[in-house]
Amino acid sequence: MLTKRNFLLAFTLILAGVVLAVSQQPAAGTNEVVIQNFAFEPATLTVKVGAKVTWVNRDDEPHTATATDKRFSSKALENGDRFTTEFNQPGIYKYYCAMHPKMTGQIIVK
Ligand SMILES: [Cu+2]
Repeated sequence: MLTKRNFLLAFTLILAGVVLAVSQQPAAGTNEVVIQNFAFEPATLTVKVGAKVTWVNRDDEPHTATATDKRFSSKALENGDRFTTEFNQPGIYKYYCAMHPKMTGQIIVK
């Protein structure tokens, strides 16, 4: 039988779980592009000057994040691999996947 005390205990545990889940979200200012289903998500990401952007591959196929002007390029990212680069100049940085050039995205740095 669910006593008032047990109910309070259960409620507290659920609350603790929610707090834990929220605290494990990426911190504000984390700029992440997920590569999934042969697409960059979000395809357009706007960040501040000096921000770091991390790509993470969630596909089973390898992908890259390669700047159209070649100013940055990841290696072939396997599932779970990450690539981080920093953007210190304002501008629009278009990029694509070197293995699947129809996959495109852009980072807007303001
Ligand atoms: Cu690709």
